[in-house]
Amino acid sequence: MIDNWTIAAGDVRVISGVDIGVKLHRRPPGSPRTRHAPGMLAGMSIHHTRSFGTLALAMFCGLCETPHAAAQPQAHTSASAPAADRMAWWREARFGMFIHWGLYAIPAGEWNGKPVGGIGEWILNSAQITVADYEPLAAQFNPVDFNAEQWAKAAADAGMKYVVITSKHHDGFCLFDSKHTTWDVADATPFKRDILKELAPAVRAQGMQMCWYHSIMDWHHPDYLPRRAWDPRPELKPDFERFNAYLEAQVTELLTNYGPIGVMWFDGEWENTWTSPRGKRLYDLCRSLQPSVIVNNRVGKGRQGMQGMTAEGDHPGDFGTPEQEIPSTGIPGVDWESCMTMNDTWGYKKDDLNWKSTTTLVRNLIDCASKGGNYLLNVGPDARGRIPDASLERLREIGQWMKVNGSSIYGTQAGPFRKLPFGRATRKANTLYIHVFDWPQDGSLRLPGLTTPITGASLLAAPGRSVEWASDPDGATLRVGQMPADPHASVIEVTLSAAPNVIETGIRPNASGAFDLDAQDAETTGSARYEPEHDKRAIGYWMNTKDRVRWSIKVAQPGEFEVFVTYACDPKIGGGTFRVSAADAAIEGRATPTASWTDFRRELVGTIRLPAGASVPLDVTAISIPNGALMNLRRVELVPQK
Ligand code: FHN
Repeated sequence: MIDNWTIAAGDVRVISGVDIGVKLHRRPPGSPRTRHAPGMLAGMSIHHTRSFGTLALAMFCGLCETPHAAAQPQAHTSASAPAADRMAWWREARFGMFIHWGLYAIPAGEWNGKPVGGIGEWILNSAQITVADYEPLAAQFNPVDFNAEQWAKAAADAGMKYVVITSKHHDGFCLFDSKHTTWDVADATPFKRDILKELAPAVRAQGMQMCWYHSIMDWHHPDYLPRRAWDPRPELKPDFERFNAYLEAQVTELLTNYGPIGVMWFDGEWENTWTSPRGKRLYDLCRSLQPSVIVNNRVGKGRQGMQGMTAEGDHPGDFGTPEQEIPSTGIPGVDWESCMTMNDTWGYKKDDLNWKSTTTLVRNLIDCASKGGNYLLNVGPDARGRIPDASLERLREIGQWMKVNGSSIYGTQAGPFRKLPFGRATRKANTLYIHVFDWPQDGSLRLPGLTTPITGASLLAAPGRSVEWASDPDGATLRVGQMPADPHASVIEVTLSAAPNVIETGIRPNASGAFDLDAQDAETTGSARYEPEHDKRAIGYWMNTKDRVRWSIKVAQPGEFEVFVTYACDPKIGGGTFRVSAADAAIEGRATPTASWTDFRRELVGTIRLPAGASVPLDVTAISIPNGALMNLRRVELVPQK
């Protein structure tokens, strides 16, 4: 049994010297199946296998998306660091719009009259819908309110500098007129218009870069593997090589027919049919088609889960892609972008009203920039092509903040301070932008360890409102008094006599002389890292005895301190022994099971003698990790013995 594909006579053509492609037309869903269209030829695809220089001739007689081998890409280049000039606009931009839009906006989180959990664009998977039952959505897709200029203006007015839209998500449906399938907006819907063809010029007219999200995983394509368990589609004879050629052919369309593209944002790379060699080839293809295009790290297999950074090794991709989270610290020399939703879903769900506040969204943007990263903020338009009002409202309010404070975001690098309890800092050459989330009751803001002389300070929103400052051996203090604070974040521009230099002054004790060392203030090495999720807020992934967790503390009064740890420990894979050391003193402790990785307990480890010192490293290291992971460490307290 073959799938509903036909080959019309005359669809066979030579793609390149070594490739013969066959144009296959998808029989519109619901029309009669034909076994062989008149004049149909056996599809013949010759793949030039680069590594051996041999021609493997694969004859197939089947119906599938057009088996095109894309243009032969240049030699694999991702080992070369992304050229600074190629990334320059992206590093300057710091802020972009993500758009998840497709057929899934029609059900909008409901199927057969019942609400479906999970993110909206995953409804085929979440409701275990078969392709045959999903395809009729295409005939309903008629977004009569879609207006590319309005979308582009909303993004630009919010202060965004690039737009990334789903050219194809995991359901395989294309928002562009592809010559390689009829499962696209032009052939399968009453709307027919090429969404990307309309959006690209509108985005560029607003001075922004047009970028494509493209899913590697494709639940619809007859050649994609693995199948969804509830929809094995045994009548098809899948061929992943053919799918890979289809994928490359569409990427070629996206980078050939729509003008200069800023970023290829791949996704859906995690299934085992997608391999590192394919990813490297796809990266090279993109760069060979548009040498200046930037490609994210989900093109290959290097992305490490939702934290999104690229693993050690030769993995393609120009930037890391944390998702729904922001790294706890900046990573010098590493480009990354956190993508996040405004509510809880990427694709539209009519019942998802869990909107983040504008303050949260502005502070997320600041947090990313303060760590040297970008913020890609998502909107999910509805089936009529409307961006939800709640999203538009937040975009407007963000734009108002950016109009006044955008210079503290655009073109900045990570701030020099490891942590500022009242907010964040970004840097641009010899200027610091101090973002104040919580206006200080005592009217002063501490810039710990700053040794570079300050030459000026004023409120960015009111340049005439100068700010006094005082410097000392341990840093500087801004005397801001009581000023009209911006509800989202107030920014103080601080000019310096040279590039900022910040010494490690160590975490100071609190008024009672105790040290309260929070996991997010620690420096970690190895696999151990801070997990920001609300129910964790702890250092996890502690799987290696070489991993080290360090706080630098400023010990004014030497003496004996009781050491308490607050940790969680999964009863099955957690547990072990650890060492707390400072200067030449050390004590050992044992992590014993709690109910789960998020069930925290505070325990006394013992007492330790601390010498006086401006910056004493306090280290926690694992001695034994017998079951896989040591513990999730949320806090270490040092309480002076009376
Ligand atoms: O599965 C997708 C999901 O639908 C969404 O597109 C996000 C956004 O980056 N990426 C994947 C989940 O990691």
